[in-house]
Amino acid sequence: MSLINLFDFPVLGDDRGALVVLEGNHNIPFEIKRVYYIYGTVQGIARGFHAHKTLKQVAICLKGSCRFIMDDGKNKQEVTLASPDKGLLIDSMQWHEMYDFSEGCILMVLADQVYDESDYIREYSTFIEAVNTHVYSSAK
Ligand code: T46
Repeated sequence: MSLINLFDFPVLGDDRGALVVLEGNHNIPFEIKRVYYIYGTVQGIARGFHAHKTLKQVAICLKGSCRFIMDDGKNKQEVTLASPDKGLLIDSMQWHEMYDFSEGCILMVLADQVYDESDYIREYSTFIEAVNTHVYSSAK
């Protein structure tokens, strides 16, 4: 099973430039409750290092590039996001790490729930235990 689920968003382009439309329950597979973005990342830093118990998200690199490690507790896969017309599904119970942010990278994330720190699993050993005991539904 691939841990890398990428969406290709249609680009509505003309001689003025490009336009990408993101619609909840359409080309984004959930109702969008929250949007946040990461920018100004410091060279060499990595972020993430957690999984979400129930949250589903789609990450889109609007500018520059960054890499993701996706991990379901059994397998790990890596992917580069480098295009504003591609979205990466970050499903619930997928441990994820982001690194190799290019200078000027802007990473936007759409989420199906408002912020809730109790939805995070920030200890890798706790994540593995939850995977093995099926406490939360695993990524589909
Ligand atoms: C994720 C990856 C892709 C809030 O107060 N509200 C929010 O909506 C978010 C997203 C974060 N925060 C606070 C929590 C921390 O004190 O902002 C601080 C930085 O968050 P964090 O260290 O979790 O950032 P990342 O880049 O490691 O992870 C973020 C998201 O938090 C996370 O859900 O999946 O991006």
